[in-house]
Amino acid sequence: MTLLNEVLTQDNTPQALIDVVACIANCCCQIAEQVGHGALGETLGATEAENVQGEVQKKLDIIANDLLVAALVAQGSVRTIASEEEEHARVATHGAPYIVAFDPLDGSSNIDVNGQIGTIFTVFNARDDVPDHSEEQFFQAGSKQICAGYVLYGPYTTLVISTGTAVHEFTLNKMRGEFYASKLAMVFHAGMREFSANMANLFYWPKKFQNHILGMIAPQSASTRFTMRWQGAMVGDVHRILTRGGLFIYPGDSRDIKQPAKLRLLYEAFPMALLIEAAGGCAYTEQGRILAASLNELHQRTPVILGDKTFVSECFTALSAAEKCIA
Ligand code: P6P
Repeated sequence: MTLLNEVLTQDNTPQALIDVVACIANCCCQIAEQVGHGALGETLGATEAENVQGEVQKKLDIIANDLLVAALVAQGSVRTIASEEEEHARVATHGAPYIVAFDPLDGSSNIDVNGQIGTIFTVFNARDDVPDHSEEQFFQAGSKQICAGYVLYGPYTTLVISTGTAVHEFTLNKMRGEFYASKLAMVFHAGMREFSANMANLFYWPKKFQNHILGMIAPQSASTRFTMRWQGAMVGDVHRILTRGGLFIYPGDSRDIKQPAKLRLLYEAFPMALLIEAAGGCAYTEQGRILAASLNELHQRTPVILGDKTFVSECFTALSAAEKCIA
């Protein structure tokens, strides 16, 4: 069984980046341990606090965030950190080569119901043209990511990662606290008629897009009808799509015109787009390719349509033809 760092070395990943990934992976081992305690630990339930997203913070959100922040500040090769749970970026090590953004616990509303949750992370080269403490460190195109990955805390814990070429899956041996290769060079399975969407938002989507989605599930010949899965945690849905194909959509909607999109560009859409594209799928906003988008606000939100190239392009066409519910 091949270890995470051995595979990354075989991928010619710089040692300093392997060390950052190892730091994140070690934190996720600890988070997996905490998650596994359930009601027997001190980790379930919510705090009184709200994060910058206006979401009630779960205890485990804070535990996971604090673990990652402390470890990355101490790690030595990370200049600046950004977290979904923190309003501003923070300096870790002045002048260090990398910057790291993460969603420490994606899908945390699933915690108290033993649902899927995960950690999502992305790594860029640091910028020398803006101050180390500035959130402008992260104002880069998605295509500038040098590493992206997630850890899914499911019945077993998996880490999926790419340093820009292949996508590999690793499974955690909790006894040893080590991730071992379980799928190397994952390849996207085209043609899987299974989609993920929160269908409760259907009537808030542009009419033409509503009709497109309804056409995917209308009673018609069984060979073309889609089935649906919605985990309520992007990591769970994207992992299933990376593993067996399908389509993930979280389009803009008219529920809150001031905040028409929900998912965050920096630490949800960018890393998932890199992984999906590296495996052979594609990933779009409603305006174009996610990796071609650039960040201009730390917690910027974006519509997301990703997965099977054929199904994504059909959605993109329906949305592009649709009256935009967002400018
Ligand atoms: P909804 C979790 O809060 C998240 O950011 C993603 O992980 C997930 O796919 C989505 O939001 C769930 O959204 O509207 O179903 O609660």
